[in-house]
Amino acid sequence: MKRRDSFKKLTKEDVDFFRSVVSSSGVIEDADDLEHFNHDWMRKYRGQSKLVLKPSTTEQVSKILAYCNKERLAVVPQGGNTGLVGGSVPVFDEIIVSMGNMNSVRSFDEVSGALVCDAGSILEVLDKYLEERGYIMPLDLGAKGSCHIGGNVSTNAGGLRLLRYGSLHGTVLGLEVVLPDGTILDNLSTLRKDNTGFDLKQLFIGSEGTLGIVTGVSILAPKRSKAINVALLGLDTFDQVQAAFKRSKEELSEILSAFEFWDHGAIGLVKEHLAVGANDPLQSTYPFYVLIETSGSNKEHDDEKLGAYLEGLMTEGVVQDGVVAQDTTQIQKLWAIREGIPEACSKAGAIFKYDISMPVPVLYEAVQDMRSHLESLNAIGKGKPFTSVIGYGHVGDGNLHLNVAAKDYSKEATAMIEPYVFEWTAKHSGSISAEHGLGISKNNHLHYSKSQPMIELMKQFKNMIDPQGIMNPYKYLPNK
Ligand code: FAD
Ligand code: 2HG
Ligand code: ZN
Repeated sequence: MKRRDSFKKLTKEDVDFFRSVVSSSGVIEDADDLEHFNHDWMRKYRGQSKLVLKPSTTEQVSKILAYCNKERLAVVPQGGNTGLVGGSVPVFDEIIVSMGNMNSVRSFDEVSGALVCDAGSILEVLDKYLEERGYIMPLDLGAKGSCHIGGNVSTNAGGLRLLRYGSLHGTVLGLEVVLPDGTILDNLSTLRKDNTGFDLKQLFIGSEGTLGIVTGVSILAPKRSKAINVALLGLDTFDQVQAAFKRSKEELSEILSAFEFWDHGAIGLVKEHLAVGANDPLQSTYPFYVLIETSGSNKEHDDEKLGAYLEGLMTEGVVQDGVVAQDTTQIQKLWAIREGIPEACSKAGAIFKYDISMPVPVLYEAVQDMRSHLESLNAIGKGKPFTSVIGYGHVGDGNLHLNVAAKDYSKEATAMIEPYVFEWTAKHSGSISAEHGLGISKNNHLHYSKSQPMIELMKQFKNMIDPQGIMNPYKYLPNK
């Protein structure tokens, strides 16, 4: 790919202007300090930005974008930089606008649960704030200690409890967004119902920084459940995982808050690379693991329901082994195994990540077929390009995380997996990105999930809102 000639190269005068807006403390130019912002979490993507700006107010963001638009300087909005599709780092020398200094809670309504905060607020910090008030963030993910709510909104992050609280398209009540020309779009509504005109915020949820910078978020927080239970199960087949899921919807119904699974390969990597591998309380290893969480308001009632559900599964041989956490520490220990899988994978080498959704019955076939495909190419095993193919994810959402560990991120290795994996997904009526987004890793494959007229309309929206194309260029929409 070539740097777009229409973008201006940064000058000293530009930096002087930005310094006048955000002061010297909000300008990073030092090569060592820039490094952290230029590469992504996986260390797969690396840009060469010479400038990071850290605004503290929406007005500063507005001045920055208005100037960049006028001068044709390309911009990458960056939150916690935990994205997994290369969207948060520059491709060339784009200016990085890092949102970490905008991290205050603006208001919280203890009656409705509407939280209004700056976009740079860290998800876990917001959740702690709400915990003290008896509420919970409606989303949770392994990256909670670093990711920002603005990044979550911009990627439409799913996470571990989507099955209970739904997607951000439902829980976000309003947004404050700075458009590429500097216009501040103030729609920080806290209303649950508002049918006046197009619901513009929806366009920005999941638009990955290509239409503007989200500076404020209004989100509906549910009440925090008083009774939480977590069980870890060992199972022999994916059919049993499905049977356990089906029954959980029937028998745990309104108290079910998470249904996660992982396979033998995933637990193997956690045990090999992370201390939390020792948290596995099961007697033996199993082909499949399920983590079930219930969240309700009456511990006795929930215990009884979960007990009866687990007993039924055991008696009928649907699960081979199971443990219920006895206290908060054990609950955290079981979750740590699940949340540790991405980090364990990252220690296993270069990881090709596919985040696909599809009907649950074919979910694990994606892993088996990928293994067979690589075996047929004689490419998997010790000394070969790939070392393992593992599967895990959010069964409740029909969302598989297919991770293929390789020696390196070479073009040859990529060509052995792609477009095979995208063709497989399209053939099974799935989506090539369930929750991580498109960034620069999936943008050119969008046609596997969206029709040409839909892609054309997306391009028209982009051109209308960002006619100079300065916002997060080269990503999201197909380059060809
Ligand atoms: P960044 O990575 O900084 O940015 C992501 C994208 O959003 C980029 O395109 C960026 O330009 C844009 N962006 C960021 N902030 C703004 C803003 N204020 N305005 C406009 N655009 C912006 N994702 C899931 O969906 N579910 C999971 O369960 C999950 N678990 C994860 C676990 C781990 C260990 C890791 C490393 C990642 C995980 N992710 C998951 C992916 C990632 O955490 C999410 O995509 C997250 O929402 C990104 O937030 P961020 O603040 O780090 O954004
Ligand atoms: C998760 O569910 C995240 O843990 C990350 O979405 C998945 O790293 C991955 O492939
Ligand atoms: Zn996930």
